[in-house]
Amino acid sequence: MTIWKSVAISMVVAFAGTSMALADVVVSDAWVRGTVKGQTDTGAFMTLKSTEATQLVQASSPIVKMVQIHEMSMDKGMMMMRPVKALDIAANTSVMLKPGAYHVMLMGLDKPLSKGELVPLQLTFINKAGVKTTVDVQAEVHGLTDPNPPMKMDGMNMPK
Ligand SMILES: [Cu+2]
Repeated sequence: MTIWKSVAISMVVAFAGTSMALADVVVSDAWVRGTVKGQTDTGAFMTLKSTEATQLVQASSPIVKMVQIHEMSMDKGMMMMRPVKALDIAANTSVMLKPGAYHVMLMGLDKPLSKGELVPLQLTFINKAGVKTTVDVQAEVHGLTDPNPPMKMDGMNMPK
């Protein structure tokens, strides 16, 4: 009886290891656009990839009051952005969050973000089975004059 019991336990452990591997979400190239004095909002950008279909449902950071997942689209010739509840990520397909497209919106900064600073971000994903995965990343702040500059925030039509 003792032997069977230990076999059963090791099978449970192996199964838990397998399900964690299935929900493997990789966040790469995370960066945040630097800000100037008085600017309270900025965008965080990154590449998301998952071994199974999942959704980015939440993001948070201790340095801001609120974080939202935003999408951008053209409306009457203006770039508009609006919050989305979830961002779909297909299995083994990279989804790029980039200026002018999906981004993580950091809202309510206390102080400007300078080039080279690291911004802690926590991203929450939920797969189709309802299993939650959280990924912590340190996103590096890029300067305003870096090559491939992100879109200017003041060009966006943000509801105040
Ligand atoms: Cu936004």
